[in-house]
Amino acid sequence: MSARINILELQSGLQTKGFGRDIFALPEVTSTNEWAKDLARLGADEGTTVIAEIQTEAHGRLNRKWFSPRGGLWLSIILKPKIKAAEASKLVFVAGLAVAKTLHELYGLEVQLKWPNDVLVSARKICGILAEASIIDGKLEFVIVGVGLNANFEADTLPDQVKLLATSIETELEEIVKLEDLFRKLLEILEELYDQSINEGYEAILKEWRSFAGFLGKHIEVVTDNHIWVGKAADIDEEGALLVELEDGALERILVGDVSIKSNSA
Ligand code: BT5
Repeated sequence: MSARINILELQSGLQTKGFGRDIFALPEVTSTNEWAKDLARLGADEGTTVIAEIQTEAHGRLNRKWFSPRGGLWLSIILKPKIKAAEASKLVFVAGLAVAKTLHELYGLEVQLKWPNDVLVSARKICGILAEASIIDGKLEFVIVGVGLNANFEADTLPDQVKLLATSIETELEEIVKLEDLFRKLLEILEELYDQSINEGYEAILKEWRSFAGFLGKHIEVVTDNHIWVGKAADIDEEGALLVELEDGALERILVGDVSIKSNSA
């Protein structure tokens, strides 16, 4: 059983400029993303971070359920970037890359990123990212970046519908880790990459993201709301869209969808 989350311990030694300077923590919430939205609407500063030990109604894209038992790292950060509203979705790549680098640096895990928001280890999902933007009159007010990272619980304790597709740090390392260390490292790397994306654009971020993207070049299936595309994962373009080379050689550009890698991939 992991210890309770303690804000002072989370902040002790935290080497960020703004991320996590204000932290709100609760034993249980419906969803840290919803809580963060409420705080952002009340005027909370950029970098304000909320964290909970358990989430009862956490969600992924398209309102899918995100299972959040005790032992996971369930957090959301309020961002207020001065960027165009259309750019906000690219923050999911910043966060995915931050999680991948954190897991690799702290624990040496071999991490893979799968478009658009999955972090995988051993071909199973260890973390999902959810970036939600608030746009008023075409202007970006804030973005909530939610991170759901399966840490200190065994993946086979998750419900049947997800456990075969999921893993956790505990399952991979066969030991539990200090959530506070994980939290601090993630915030430090996330802030650094976020600053880089704001100051220099996304080119370098997407380049590094691609270096973790083992699905590129593989035979994939992409399910969108009205179609199933089959082909080779060709690339991610500068907008963060997935480019799929179809069997007839045409290139399909996909903005929203779910990728699965076909087992007969090279
Ligand atoms: C995601 O959505 O992967 C984004 C998940 C974001 C969760 C965080 S937790 C903190 C913050 N607060 C929130 O309310 N949300 C964020 P998507 O790509 O739609 O994937 C959702 C799918 O992942 C589900 O339909 C399940 O199949 C699977 N899934 C659910 N819980 C899981 C878990 N704990 N581990 C691995 N897979 C899971």
